[in-house]
This record gives sequence, C-alpha cells and structure tokens, in this order.
Amino acid sequence: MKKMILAAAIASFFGLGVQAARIDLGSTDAKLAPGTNTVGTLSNATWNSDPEKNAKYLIFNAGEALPEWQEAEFSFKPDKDGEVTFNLLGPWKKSSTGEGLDPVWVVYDDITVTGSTIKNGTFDTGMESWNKTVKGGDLGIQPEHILATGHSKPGSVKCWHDGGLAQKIPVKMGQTVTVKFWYKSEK
Ligand SMILES: [Ca+2]
Repeated sequence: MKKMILAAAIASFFGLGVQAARIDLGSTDAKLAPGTNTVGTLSNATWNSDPEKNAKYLIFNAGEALPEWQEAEFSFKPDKDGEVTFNLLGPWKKSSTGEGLDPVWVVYDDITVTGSTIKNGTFDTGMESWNKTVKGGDLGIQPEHILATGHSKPGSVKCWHDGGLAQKIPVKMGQTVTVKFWYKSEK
C-alpha cells in the first residue's frame, strides 16, 4: 500500500510539470540495491509484475530543480558484475493539446561516479559518449547541449522525461557505486 501511495505521489509530482531532476538505472543482469541519497527519493521500480525486473531497475528523483545549481548524491549496490544503463531524464507535463506530453527541462552538469566510470560527465564541449533516448526517435523532442551554461565550466545538457541521454557504465558485484551531479531548472 505504501508503495502504491509513493508511486501515485511521484506520478502526480511529475505530471504537475515540476522541474524535478531524475536519473534511472537499469540492468539486464544485476539487481540494484538502493543505497543512500542526500535529497529526494531512491527506489526500485514497482511497475513490472515480475519482481526480479523491478529489482534490476532503480529511480532517483532529486526533487525540484531551482534556478541555481544544486548538488545531489545517491548510491546503489549491484549484486553481479556487468553493465548498468545510466539514463539522465527529467519531468513532463500534460500537453496543452491533450495529446502526448510536453517537455519540462532540467539542466545537468558535472556528473561524477565512484565505484564505476562515466564518460563525459562535464559536457564541456558536447554530448560525446551519450546516446539520446527519445520517445518517438528523430520525431521526438530531443535533449540538447547548452554551450553557454555550465556548473564549473561551460557546457551542460538539458533533458526531459521523453528526451534523455544514456550511457552504459561498468559495475562490480558488491561494489557500491556513488553518483554525484549538479542540476538546475531551465530559465
Ligand atoms: Ca560543464
């Protein structure tokens, strides 16, 4: 019951168009146990009927992004060696036309990982090493690189729920992975 209430709360939170930062992690092999989080919520998926699938998927919702840069940190522990898909996402709002979703953007920069490695977490020159994960493919609303804006150095990205950026990161059985990143709302 508690999980259902939490899921409903998250759904309404995203549906309201709050500029919430979100990172999803998924594995085909390893179960991902939630560790600690400095802000927001960190939990396994609840939407699959197969509990094994839920245990291999983790959602970190950092809460509302503000106009100023904020830092967030969370950790998880895989139970097998392998690769985990690291997916930078964001929120959405109901479309004004009643069809589909409209983007709500969150800006990300300076992503660092311990216990694994991530490529180009600084976005200083572009989006190398990241793959776009866009609902609707080329016809969907794409994540974008922002050259003029950055945390410690210029260059960041903006993502939303249906327009994310992903890459695979290596993990080791029992090795805690800690993710830190900076985020803000788009003006
Ligand atoms: Ca940067």
